[in-house]
Formats: sequence, structure tokens, C-alpha cells
Amino acid sequence: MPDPNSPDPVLDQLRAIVGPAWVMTAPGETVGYLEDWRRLYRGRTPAVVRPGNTDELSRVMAVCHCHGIAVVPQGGNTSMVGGAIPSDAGDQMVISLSRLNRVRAIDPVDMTMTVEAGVTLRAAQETASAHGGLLPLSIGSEGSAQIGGVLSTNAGGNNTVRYGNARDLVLGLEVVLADGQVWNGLRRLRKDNTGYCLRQLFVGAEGTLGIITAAVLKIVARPRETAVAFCAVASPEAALAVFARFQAHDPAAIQAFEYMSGLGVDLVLRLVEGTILPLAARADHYVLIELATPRPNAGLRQSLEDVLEAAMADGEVIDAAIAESEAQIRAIWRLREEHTESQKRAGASVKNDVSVPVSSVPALIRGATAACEALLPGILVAPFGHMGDGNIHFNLVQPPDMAAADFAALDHAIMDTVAEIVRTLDGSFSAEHGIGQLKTYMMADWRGGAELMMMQKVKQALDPAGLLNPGKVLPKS
Ligand code: 2HG
Ligand code: ZN
Repeated sequence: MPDPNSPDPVLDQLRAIVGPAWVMTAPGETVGYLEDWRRLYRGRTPAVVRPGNTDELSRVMAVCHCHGIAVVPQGGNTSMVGGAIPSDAGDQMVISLSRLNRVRAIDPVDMTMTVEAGVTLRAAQETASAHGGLLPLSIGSEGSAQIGGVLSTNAGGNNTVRYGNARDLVLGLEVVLADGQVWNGLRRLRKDNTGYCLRQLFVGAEGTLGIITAAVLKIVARPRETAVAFCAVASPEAALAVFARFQAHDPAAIQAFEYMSGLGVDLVLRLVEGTILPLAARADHYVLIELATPRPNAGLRQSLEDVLEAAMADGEVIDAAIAESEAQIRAIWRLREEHTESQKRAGASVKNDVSVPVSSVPALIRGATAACEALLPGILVAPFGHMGDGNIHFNLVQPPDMAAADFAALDHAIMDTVAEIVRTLDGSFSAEHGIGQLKTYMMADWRGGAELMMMQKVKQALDPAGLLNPGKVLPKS
């Protein structure tokens, strides 16, 4: 690790490109870039470099390439899987994209916006909204997560059921390649069949193939009406039956359909101040339904009531609260969005961001609950998430009387137990959080053979020296 005060020829070249203030080496300045928020990974770095625009990044990458220095791109550092933390060897440069923070353009007729990588998702949403549109991507960490990271991890979130994942919103990209070349693919076209779809290679690649510096994103019409309900349901099967009812009624209006376990909501109510259950009694299973439409006078509130009444009559819904105001909508969403925070406060936890076909969500919840309880009696099973697209966060929290470190040591055993259930249901071991460094060990088993071979060839073609985010996504070969 270099002494921050001693001259270093490479760092001096980088200082000449971005300015001395933006090459940070002092531990007090770099510490926040070297640990993930879950505190699973802590790395070391010679410097955190913060270029101010694409051209500077291009020149930084050319220098790193020339000297064989590996780089770890970082946005808001909100990865769940250690995707943006360098190794502890101390030789990987962290490249922060946070100064590339301009919205370059927005066009309400094309329904597109061109945004730089360091713009937070929330700032991008607010800009879209100020122009009468909606950037339809919503994730818990949107206040900190930046567009570059959101695209590099192909984030999903609460509205995937309606608008798809991040990759479905990308029309064009600007990318700095491993050797510093800039690919300007910022096209705003809805149709463009001109060979391989290169932009989709970089989306979800977690910075292992190139560094996204800007993107053209689709925006959609802003909803005019929204209706939100929080319901206690009789079982996971009942939750699915309620989803099917809304799909049969008006699939285009389903903006979000989220599942929460009773135990998960109990943790939120106990550990997060200001949260309240809007129902008379607790239950073992809940769903949150948000309907929305840009159509005027669509009568969404009435639809919500009608469908829920029918579901109650058939015993699927036990009790329901329909939000009467913006404040009530926010209070209901808090019960869902505070799951991550409450589980962090409850001690050590193991996350399983998995997906199955929507129709198999009840089987996932039942099968993985039984398997985890058999593995570790007393384990707190707190699944929740995006039931409408089949992505459940099958999270497990330590038994209260167990040492956090002992529970954390079981992480692979727990992940493998859940993964085996997911496999029997034709699901995926990573739905929306990506692979990072946490799940590389599962890649050969799940994506081995021709699939991993193709991924390795793509990596070899675009980053032959292995300088881009080493140790992430692909297992060591
Ligand atoms: C969410 O859906 C995020 O809130 C985080 O994907 C999930 O904490 C988690 O496991
Ligand atoms: Zn999620």
C-alpha cells in the first residue's frame, strides 16, 4: 500500500488527468469506498479516483491499462453481493462514477432521458417527473444507488411486474472499455437491428466488461390514479390467488404486487420506529398491491375494492386496508421497504435473492421454509419481495440466542439449502442483486457448460488482461 504522501508515477499521471483533489489516498477519505453497507467485505486500494467526465475516465483507463492496474467501478456502493468492493490485496484502483452526475437530455416526445452514470436513481426519477414522465424503476436504495450501478446490475425492484427490469428500459449506452476506448452507443431508437445487441452485454455485467458512463433510458406516462392496499392473506397460495384475480381483472394496472411474511412484518414493527400495522390483527402472510394508470377516471379504487371483496368472500384475504391518502400510501410502503433495515438491526442475516416462475412462489416459500427450519431449528424465516415477478428475497435472520458470527458462518449452507429448492422449481439463484463476489462460487454449478464458456469468451474478448472488476461475476478459472 503506497504511503499517501510519497510520489507515485502512476498516481501522478492520474492526478494530472482528474486533478489532485480527485485522486484520494488518505485512509480517512477512502474508507467509505472500501466496505459494503452489509459489512460483508472490506477491501484495500492504492487510490479512489473520481473522474469528472467520460473523457477523463477514458484517459484514466488508458493509464491503468498501460500499467496493468485492475479497476473496480463504484456507484452508490449499495450492492448486496459485494460487487463494488476491491479485494484486500491492495492493488485494485477504485473508480467512483459519482462526479458524472448530469442529466444530459430529456425528451417528452421521444419519451427518453439521457443520464450519466453517477446520477442517483432518485434524481433521475425526479427529473423525469418534473417533465411530466415516470422513470419506472423503483428500488429500496434509490436515494443512493446510481444509474451506472443500477444498469450494471440490471436492477429490478418493485415495478418489474409492469415495466420489466433495468435492461428493459435501456435504449442506448456510452461505455468506456478496458483500454480506455469510448463506445458511444447513446442511440435513442426504438428500432435498431444492426447486429449484436452490445448494450445488453454491459447491462448486468457488473462492470466486468466495460464501465457504463451514460445511458438513454425510456420513460413512460406518469400515473394519474394510484390505489394501494395492504392485506392479510390466509397463506402463500392465497397470496397467489389474489395476484391471479388482479391479473384476470386488469393486468395492465398492476404497478406492484409484493409479498411479506408475518415474521418479517413483526421485525419491522418491532425494530423500526414509526411503523404501524394498518390491520386489526397480525397475520402470517401479507400482500401489498399497488394499482396505477395514466388513464383519467379509471376507477382504480373501485376495482381494488371489488377484487378484494371477492377474495375475502372466498377466504383468501383475511383483512385489508386501502390507503386513503398519500400519507397512508407511504405508511403502507414503509412496512415493505423497511424489511432490509429491520433485518439488519435484528442481527446477522443471510439473503437469498431468488426467482421462480410466479406460479411456484407458494412452493418456494413452503419448501425453503421447511428446509431452513430443518437445517437450523429456531432460525427466523422472513421471506418478502416481488411476488408479481416471481422474485422473493428468501432471507433468514439468526435465532436471537445464537452468536452472530456462528450464524454468519452458515451462510453457504443456508444459501445452498434455499438454492436446492429453487432448482427443483426451475428458478434462478440470483434474481436482481447480481453475483458480485458473494455468489461467484455458485456460477459453475448453475451456469456451467456452454453458458459459462460463452461468458468467459466474452470476458476474454473485451477484457483480455482481466483488469475490469476482477473476482466478480465469473468464478476463478
Ligand atoms: C428490496 O427488494 C431489495 O427491498 C433488498 O432488493 C432486499 O434486503 C433485501 O434482501
Ligand atoms: Zn428486491
